[in-house]
Amino acid sequence: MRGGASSPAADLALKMPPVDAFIALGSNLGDPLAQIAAACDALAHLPHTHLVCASKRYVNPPMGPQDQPDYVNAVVLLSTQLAPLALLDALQALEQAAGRFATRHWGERVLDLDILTYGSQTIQTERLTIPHVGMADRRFVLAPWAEIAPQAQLPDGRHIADLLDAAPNHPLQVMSAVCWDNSDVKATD
Ligand code: ROI
Repeated sequence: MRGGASSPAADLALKMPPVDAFIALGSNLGDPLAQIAAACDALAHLPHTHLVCASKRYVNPPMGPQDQPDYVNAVVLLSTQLAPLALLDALQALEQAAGRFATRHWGERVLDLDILTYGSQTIQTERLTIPHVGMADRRFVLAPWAEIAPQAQLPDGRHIADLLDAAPNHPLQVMSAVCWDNSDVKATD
């Protein structure tokens, strides 16, 4: 699973300064740990993008229908020159490549990649809402996010660590640290 060639939209991004974008990853079908690892690798190889750091993996029960497998969740920080919609296109291509298919509402999934924040921008379009809706209720997003960026803030100034303190309880089992080897990741800018 790789990010693929640059699109014209991605090439335009070269003129933009890099932006910090936090991405949430989730999986509960197939081999979730392997899929999260492959997704991190693919994110690290997106054009005009660096993977700055990745959280540990958090195994946790589903939010939504309970008759589905536990999820593995993680959060990564990207530094990217892709514009928000180009980044969304790239994430959706990775989801499709991983075999994402529609199940029921709030049902199981092979790979889910969501843009949590994109710099300090607020974006509300048909395709994209940033900051991600519903994150404040999701301890499985806030805990890995606070792990890698305790100082991170939403565009409205709220701190992720404070959102985590206020989030509903949700059991999380933290897997041991992942050794991230980015030695083969080539700079694309
Ligand atoms: N539940 C958990 N635990 N983790 C997820 O990533 C997740 N993603 C979803 C829904 C179905 C809401 N439940 C989830 O989209």
